[in-house]
Amino acid sequence: STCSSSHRRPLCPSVSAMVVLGGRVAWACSVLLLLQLAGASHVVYETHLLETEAAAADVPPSILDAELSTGYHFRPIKNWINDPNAPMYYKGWYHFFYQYNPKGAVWGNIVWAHSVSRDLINWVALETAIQPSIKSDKYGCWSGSATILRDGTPVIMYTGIDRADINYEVQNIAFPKNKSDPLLREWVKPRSNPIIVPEGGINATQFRDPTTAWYADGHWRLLIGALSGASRGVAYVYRSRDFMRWTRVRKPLHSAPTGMWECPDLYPVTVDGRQNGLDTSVTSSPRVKHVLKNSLDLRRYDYYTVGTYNRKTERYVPDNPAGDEHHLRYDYGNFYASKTFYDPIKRRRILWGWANESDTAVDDVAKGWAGIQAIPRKVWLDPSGRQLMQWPVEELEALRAKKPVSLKDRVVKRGEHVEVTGLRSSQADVEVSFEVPSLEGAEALDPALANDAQKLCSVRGADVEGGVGPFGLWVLASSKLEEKTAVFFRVFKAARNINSTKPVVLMCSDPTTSSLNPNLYKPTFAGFVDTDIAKGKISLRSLIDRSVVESFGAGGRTCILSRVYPTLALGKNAHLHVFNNGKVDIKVSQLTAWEMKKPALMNGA
Ligand code: DQQ
Repeated sequence: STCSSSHRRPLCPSVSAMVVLGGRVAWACSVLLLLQLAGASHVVYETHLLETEAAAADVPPSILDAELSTGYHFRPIKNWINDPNAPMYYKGWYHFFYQYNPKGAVWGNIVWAHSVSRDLINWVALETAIQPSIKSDKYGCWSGSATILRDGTPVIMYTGIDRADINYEVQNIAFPKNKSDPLLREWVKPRSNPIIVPEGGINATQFRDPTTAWYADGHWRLLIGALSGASRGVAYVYRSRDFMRWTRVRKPLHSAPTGMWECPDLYPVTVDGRQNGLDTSVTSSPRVKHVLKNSLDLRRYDYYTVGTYNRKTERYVPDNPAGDEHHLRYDYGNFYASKTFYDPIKRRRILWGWANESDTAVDDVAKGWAGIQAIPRKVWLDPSGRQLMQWPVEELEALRAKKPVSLKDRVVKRGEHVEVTGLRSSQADVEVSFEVPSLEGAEALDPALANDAQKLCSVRGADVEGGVGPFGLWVLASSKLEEKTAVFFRVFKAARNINSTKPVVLMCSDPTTSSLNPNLYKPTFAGFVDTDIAKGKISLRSLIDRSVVESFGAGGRTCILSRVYPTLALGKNAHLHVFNNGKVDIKVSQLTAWEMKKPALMNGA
């Protein structure tokens, strides 16, 4: 009676993998793909049917346990949330908008909810900022972005759905009713809406999510994500002198054969390795590169490349010619439809991303809420220029309990695990530095898996003994370890088919034993870590928050967010361990674990 929405877990691995799948899976995936091509990727659940199912079904009591509702990750009191929208700083306040269903815990009836904060950690929910009220957004107010104009006025551009039968997408603009209100409580939509419509052969059902605009040479520019033909993801550039009349640049900024590009984002980063961010209008120079991010609707992950943006030709060229296929991701876990903004106060660029649930839609209806936002992360370009670095905003540290628990210079032998006691670790921030004395015993890397971290992790999981690693943390573990989520590293000897003699480091988040509840989506998530482990050191930070484990490997080179729903390892029954399932001993040179307080204000939740 229900249909899987593409707002949920990625059901279909990839278009190419789909072809080799047999039977019903391939059939179901083809239907989903066709739905997407037909412009119906936003499938609406029949809430009343789900409610009936939820009432009848065996929703495990643990799913309804308040101990699974996140403590310090952004969320409203109830209902469905998805994409972050229009984050900005204005007159002393951080503003955050997000896609929200005021009527239930599944996607649908989308409006822009609005919260404000002084510190990115404590949030106050305000009235809905943007909801259907004009012809060109009557059937939905979808994602968009804010731009601060040159006179300091903030404007919002967003996608409106203007037909009942199909998701016909147009772009609208909204202005604050009262610019002197730092909380920007009311937004008005000028009569001239919609201000951008799909024309010139654009697929009107795959044309959405305007970016923050940037300014140079008398013109504003912004991007709109689109699908061209059957499978080309595209970012179109629109230009305007007055922010009201927009013209499309004939050639797109960039495109790739990856399926629809949702929520594109383009922004400058400095190449000097400093962590400061740049305003979106800073243009390319020898000292400035650009990052282009796209959210791939088919995979439901956020991919980015680092490259050069040329404002004369309005084209973007990734540094790595294979970049669009290379698949660098912000996060190798559950993290989608992200958006960055420039914080002029602390001169940093901040990344917001949505983390969906991975229980069932029936569970979500029963628990009455679905979706959180990842902790906002500072992003900057690694000195190598090859990738971004990410780190939770420093404000988060204010939630750390005064007295952390720590371990120092503790050797963890082959097959050993060490429990970290003295804190309630279901809501915690854990930082560990590992020392790997020798790489001699590292296992060989199967060349067939050398480019597929996720597959590698699924066959060489946390419980499969290795040479150097797997070592890392067991978080949200039950007392007898029937439940545990493993976040770990595993080191391989360089594969013969890759042009490097550097050992290969894999980071994994393995939730396969995270819960005794059988009806959960529990994918192993993994990414490679571009670090020089030959120096013998690697670090891990995990933000544990009841049903989320958000981890940062090697100082933020590789990040993985997993949603987990333990049935036993809840609240005070959750345990934390360091484990080593490798043959080689490793050393925890330092571990610090803080219990995390709940922010005083979390939208009333
Ligand atoms: N979600 C929005 C769209 C966007 C998608 C609708 C990404 O604007 O493309 O809720 O999750």
